[in-house]
Amino acid sequence: MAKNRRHFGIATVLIVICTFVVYWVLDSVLLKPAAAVLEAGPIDYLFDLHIWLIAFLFALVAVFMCYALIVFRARGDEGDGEHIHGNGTLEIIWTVVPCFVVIYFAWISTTMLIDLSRPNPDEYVVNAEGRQWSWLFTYPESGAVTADLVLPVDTPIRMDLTSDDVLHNFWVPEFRVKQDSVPGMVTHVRFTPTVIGEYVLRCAELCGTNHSGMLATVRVVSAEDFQLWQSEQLAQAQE
Ligand SMILES: [Cu+2]
Repeated sequence: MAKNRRHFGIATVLIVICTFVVYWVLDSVLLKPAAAVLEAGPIDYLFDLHIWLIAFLFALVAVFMCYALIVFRARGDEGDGEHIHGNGTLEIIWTVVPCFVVIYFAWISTTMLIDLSRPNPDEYVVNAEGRQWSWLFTYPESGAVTADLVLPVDTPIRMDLTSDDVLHNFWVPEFRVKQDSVPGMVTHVRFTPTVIGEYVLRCAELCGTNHSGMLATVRVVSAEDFQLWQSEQLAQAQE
């Protein structure tokens, strides 16, 4: 009994160490680009939580397996091992605990999704139409039509997406959120840019030969620059 406790004690310590190591490796490999919207906070938290869980589950399986292989090996003994007819308690635990973990993750993901897609009365609307293989943006407030997306910083944005032909997907990695654009319907994606800069909008839905080239520049500018840009667009339209 004391010996079993010692084995479990060592395995627990190894699992904790292995969890931290695997988390560190995954976190270094799955590099997220610098966040540039308000919504990145909760989304990155959710990513992090998943990576911790993945690291722990990997450690749990790998440590017990390697520990048993190394510590309980019987050199030269090729006879059958002891027959074990299952363990009721263990089976209940490893069914019930993952069930609750999955329900918990579903709960936090759903509440977060509802939160992030909640309409904001101050949101600035831009229409985006995807087509093979480019984007077209129209700004209902000013009537501007552009091939690059220009957005004011610190303003809640609602993109109304649609498609001219097949499925496309609006994705700026720094903005974290992602949404399909679908022919015949309007879908929405909301975010609040917080960092002035230039980003690349990528189509994230395989849409044909030049899918990987379906890029657009996204410029997040200050409120003053945005006003200026808008009046330039208006002046150009009136010419
Ligand atoms: Cu595409």
